[in-house]
Amino acid sequence: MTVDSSAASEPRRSAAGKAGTTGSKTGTKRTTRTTSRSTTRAATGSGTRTSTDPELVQLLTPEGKRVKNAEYDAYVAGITPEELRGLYRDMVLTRRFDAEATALQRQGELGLWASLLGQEAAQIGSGRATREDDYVFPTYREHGVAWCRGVDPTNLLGMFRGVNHGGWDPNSNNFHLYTIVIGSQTLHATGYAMGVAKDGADSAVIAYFGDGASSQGDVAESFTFSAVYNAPVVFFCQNNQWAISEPTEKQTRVPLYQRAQGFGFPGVRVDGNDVLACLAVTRWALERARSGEGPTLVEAFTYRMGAHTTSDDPTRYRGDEERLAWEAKDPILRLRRYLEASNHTDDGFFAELEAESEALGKRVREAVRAMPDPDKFAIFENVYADGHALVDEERAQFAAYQASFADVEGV
Ligand SMILES: Cc1ncc(C[n+]2csc(CCOP(=O)(O)OP(=O)(O)O)c2C)c(N)n1
Ligand SMILES: [Mg+2]
Repeated sequence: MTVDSSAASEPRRSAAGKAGTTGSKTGTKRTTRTTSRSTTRAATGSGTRTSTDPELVQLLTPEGKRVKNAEYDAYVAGITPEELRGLYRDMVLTRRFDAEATALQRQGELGLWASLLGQEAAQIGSGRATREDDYVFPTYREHGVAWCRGVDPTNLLGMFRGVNHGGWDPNSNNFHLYTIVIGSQTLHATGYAMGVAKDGADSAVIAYFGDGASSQGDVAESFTFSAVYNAPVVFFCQNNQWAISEPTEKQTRVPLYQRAQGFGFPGVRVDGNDVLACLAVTRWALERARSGEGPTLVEAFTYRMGAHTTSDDPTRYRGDEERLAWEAKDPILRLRRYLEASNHTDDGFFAELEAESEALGKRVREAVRAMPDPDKFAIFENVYADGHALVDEERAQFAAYQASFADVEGV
């Protein structure tokens, strides 16, 4: 089992673990594997609320203690100290990158930033579970997953600076463009996964979305289609407790992972601040997809520690106590505690990582400030693969409009 922890700027190696290399997709084959985690327990009686406690899969406690889990230990069995340090490094560098981006927005260098603070474990654990040939459909907050996929972080910043018209070539890293239209990427992912099945490939697709997005019709439609067509897709919902100012209670009367049962596929709730548990559960879900068992819903129970975006002020709708309670469950701190207690690290490791973080911050700042404005006509590129008459017409109109300023341009 390997955990690829190479820097995002380096070429990405396969992060496939043993969970990712077994099985061959048959596209239409449906197996009947039933586990307790897939028994999402329907609401009983006439009430709309279930009476069962959510099952939270956790392998590392907030204090950094490794706890056994009969079902998921196998998916991280044999993980090496080096791989654990790699996960830690990923989370630290992602957090550092995110902090730099927030600062750059405050300095007027970016138009907006959506911080992932607090969600590092959910993103790094799930991102490192993906295989190179898997395809990822993110929202606008998956900077940690982008890191795992090898997308250059400066591309993310170019998008939020408004100079690269969308960010990156999705096919270079099998990491789709950020999607702002809430929930719509789950449909894209489902359609893509249905295509993967038709191709007879054994890769899987993973769609990220939030607790708020779970209320969107698009998400319900993608659940229906993926279930009926047995599509090889993992729905990875980061329940960060808030959809801007709306708490999760306003989205659902049942724990979100239980929604899956009504659509006919398993749902599981994982501790989203536990990188090991997120890695294990996502490997399991991706393996299901690859081996023809269809979709899975993973609800990563986590917390958005920062503002929704740099345009938001969370003090208007939530108190400090909540944040403090979640800070005690910090994803980076708990892995650090585990690494230290297991003697998997020394002071040199942390010092080197700090230096690497500094260097990343510097690289990102310099890259952003040096980004040139885009070519005025670049917005017309890549709209259609083979061009389109209407786009040609619009380009010509825009060119004429630009030309109307010609006499003042030299002034
Ligand atoms: C279709 C649609 N409706 C509304 C919005 C405005 N909007 C942007 S982010 C957001 C909240 C999303 O919350 P959640 O899905 O929990 O994701 P999070 O931001 O917490 O990661 C909303 C309503 C939008 N972008 N698209
Ligand atoms: Mg949310």
